[in-house]
Amino acid sequence: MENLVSSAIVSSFNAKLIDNLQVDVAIVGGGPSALVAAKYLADVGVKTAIFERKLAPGGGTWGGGMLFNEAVVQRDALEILDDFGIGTQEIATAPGFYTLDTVEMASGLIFGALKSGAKIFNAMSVEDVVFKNDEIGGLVVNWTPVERLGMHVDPLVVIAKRVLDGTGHPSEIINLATKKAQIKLDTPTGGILGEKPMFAISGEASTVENTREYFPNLFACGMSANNVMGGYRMGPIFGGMLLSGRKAARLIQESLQR
Ligand code: 48F
Repeated sequence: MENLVSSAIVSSFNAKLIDNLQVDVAIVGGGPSALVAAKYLADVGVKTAIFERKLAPGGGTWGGGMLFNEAVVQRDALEILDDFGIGTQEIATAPGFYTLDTVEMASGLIFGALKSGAKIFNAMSVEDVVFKNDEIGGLVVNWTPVERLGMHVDPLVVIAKRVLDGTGHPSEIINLATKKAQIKLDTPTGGILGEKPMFAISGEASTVENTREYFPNLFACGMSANNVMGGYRMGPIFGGMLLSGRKAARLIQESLQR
């Protein structure tokens, strides 16, 4: 029995990893915007894999606002939550705004992305991009414990037609691509403008506006997009994140069809 369990896990994981060493879309980070993008891409048959540094995907959703595990969304985002089967409750004093349980949101987004056919590799950190012929062509990944312990272990490579930076506030992938590959981004300065302070309404709108391709094959969603284009932060209101993920999926799908 012991041998059966161990060998089944190893061979099943190996098959999953080998199958995802070459994908249509590699997404870095498993926060809310990335999970929504993954679901909608997988729904239309785009081969999609998420690489998430932490053991539990979900990014900043779990903790709600200051560990009160509730968040707020606006009406525009309800149809996305419906697609995932996540429930909400309208705020009596603020029509058009809804609260939701963030544990249900995080687990629902993860489950929905997986059930649509996206794959999630947790405890894997993306430490570099593949950069060939002046184009982004994939990711360089390693186990998070290897990264955390500073072990001198070479990574593996995932080839991807498109890369989506869903790493949240630090825009880790776009950041390292500008430094290591010295790419010029499609921004006013050619670099990362940097996130601005709290201004919820503006941040919500700009998160969606700023979701786009910043360099051939390299897209950003969620707070990463806002950081790249200098948008404001918004705190525990999540409609913009969900709408950003859906927009990222649409833009990437269109770009794959070109
Ligand atoms: O930050 P995060 O939740 O992404 P998001 O979709 O959502 C932002 C909101 O949670 C919140 C907010 C809304 O008001 O402002 O902050 O923009 O999740 C980002 C995920 O990316 C992972 C990280 O562990 C987190 O789960 N991540 C970051 N860098 C890497 C990474 C990396 N290099 N490799 C793998 N995963």
